[in-house]
Amino acid sequence: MSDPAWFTSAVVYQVYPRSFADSNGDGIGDLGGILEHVDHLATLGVDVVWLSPIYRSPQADNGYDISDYRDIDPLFGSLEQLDELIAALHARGMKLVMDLVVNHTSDEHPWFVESASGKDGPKRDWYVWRDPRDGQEPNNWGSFFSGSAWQWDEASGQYYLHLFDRKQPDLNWENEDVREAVYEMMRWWLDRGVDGFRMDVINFISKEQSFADAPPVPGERHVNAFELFANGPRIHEYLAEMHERVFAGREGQFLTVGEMPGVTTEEAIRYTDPARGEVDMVFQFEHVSLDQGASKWDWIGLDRLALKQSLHRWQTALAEQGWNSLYWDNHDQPRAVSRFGDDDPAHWDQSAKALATILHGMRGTPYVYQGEELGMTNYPFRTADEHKDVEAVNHWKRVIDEGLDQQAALTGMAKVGRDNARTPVQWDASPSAGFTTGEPWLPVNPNRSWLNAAAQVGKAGSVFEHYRALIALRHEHPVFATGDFTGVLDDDPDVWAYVRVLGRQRLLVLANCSRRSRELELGDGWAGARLLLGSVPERPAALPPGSITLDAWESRIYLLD
Ligand code: TEU
Ligand code: CA
Repeated sequence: MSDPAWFTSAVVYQVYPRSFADSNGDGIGDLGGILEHVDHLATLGVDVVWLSPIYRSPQADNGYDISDYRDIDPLFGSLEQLDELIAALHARGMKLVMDLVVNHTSDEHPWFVESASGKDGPKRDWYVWRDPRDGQEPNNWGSFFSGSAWQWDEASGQYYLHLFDRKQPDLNWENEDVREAVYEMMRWWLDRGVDGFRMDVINFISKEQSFADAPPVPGERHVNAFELFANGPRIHEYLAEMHERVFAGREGQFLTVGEMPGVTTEEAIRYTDPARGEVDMVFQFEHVSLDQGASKWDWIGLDRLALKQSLHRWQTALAEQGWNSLYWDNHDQPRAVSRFGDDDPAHWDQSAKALATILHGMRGTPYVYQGEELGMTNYPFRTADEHKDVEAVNHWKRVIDEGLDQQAALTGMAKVGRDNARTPVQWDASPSAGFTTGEPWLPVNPNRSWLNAAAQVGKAGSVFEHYRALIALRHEHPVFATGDFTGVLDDDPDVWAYVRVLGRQRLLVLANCSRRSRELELGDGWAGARLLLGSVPERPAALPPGSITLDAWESRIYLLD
């Protein structure tokens, strides 16, 4: 067998620049702030930093609406500072991966401005323009951010497609010039020294060209037309072409990860099969959709057994071919401890460690979202105007306009709103958490008084030190990276357990995901196994024969070799 790829033993850290650290007191995080905290990342021990968008942008969707792919927004700093960041990370043995947002641009990107300037212009076809149908939108597709996915353009008498905000028009990937312009931009960044890309909704770039109606949903004017734009007819062709035009023949170790809502295990295997040359790994959405009902805002509570079974199914399905990305949260999701763990102060610490243990013990590449390594929690949202995110703001507008249930909407927004993940990183206990000397753009979570980096970094037994230990284990023992995965106690709703095997090495990962202590019968095969990491201090260094008891939310990893 050939050597495993470098990224199988790597851990990625996501920085959402707006909320990471502010260096100039305007209340918005920036490159200067990241530069000040590079050693935090080095101490944690991560291998790769993924930077959410810092390109020039009107900030309609916090940078996921780009108006210039080759410049830094002054809000975040300058190209020189980005070069500095690349150098600072490389000097510490870390890589930098940029966010690649090419399903759409900003409506203020010169490409779109030109495209919108008239029906006969050379760039008209760079975006998706369609005539009205019966004086209305061309079809019933809805935008992810509420309302129709089509925006009327009075001047030319056509609509343009935007799967997200109306300020995020979709590029037309059928047009070869669009594709080449994107590849050229990617090469430009690689030449500058970046080490790869996290590709925003990349499985949406090939649309079903009929632009037919999606099956109607009773009571909804606009529906999510997933089947018609996700994993579309030419998607594999485009990704293979991108790989060929951008990465082929280039020296070095790069990372490509495709963000792919709605991707199935079968598709994920295809996307990540090295022989096909598309992407290294994908972000799938199954486990972050389990607590959603009819819509994202319809919070139905978490079925932890379903969560475990979902992640185990992905482990097993990609065992022979393909590679998993492992994540609990990111800038679009609520905080992991609040959603999948237990953020009650009595269980916060152990449950944050349990989630970390479960994820970092699995086969795949783990991602840590800024603040997750501190166990940051959801923000205690009460009112609608506390939410700044375009997705939540538009949703609330719709609730008001259509007279929907306001209390249910507020609950949904508090539970799954994206601003939960976007409150400032809590560096210390001070009122602005050490994030800014000014007024932070989103309020700091009040629990910064006890939940912060200063209280954890270098402090034995902290959540941060637990993450740091897990990352070190992945670097030290190959079984973490490539060992075979077998779930145990698959029908137990509380205890999360699995085994990893590589040659003579056998790992046992255990986590009690409940508030009750649990006795476990492990069988004699494990007696004598060495405790690599435990969430509760002073447990015996070797596993005794017979049974053990796990406290509420306690987690442990044992190794036999
Ligand atoms: O997200 C894509 C996506 O489908 C969702 O996770 C999403 O943003 C939303 O929460 C659906 O309810 C990516 C980016 O990660 C996100 O920040 C952007 O807003 C979006 O694409 C558009 O670029
Ligand atoms: Ca700033």
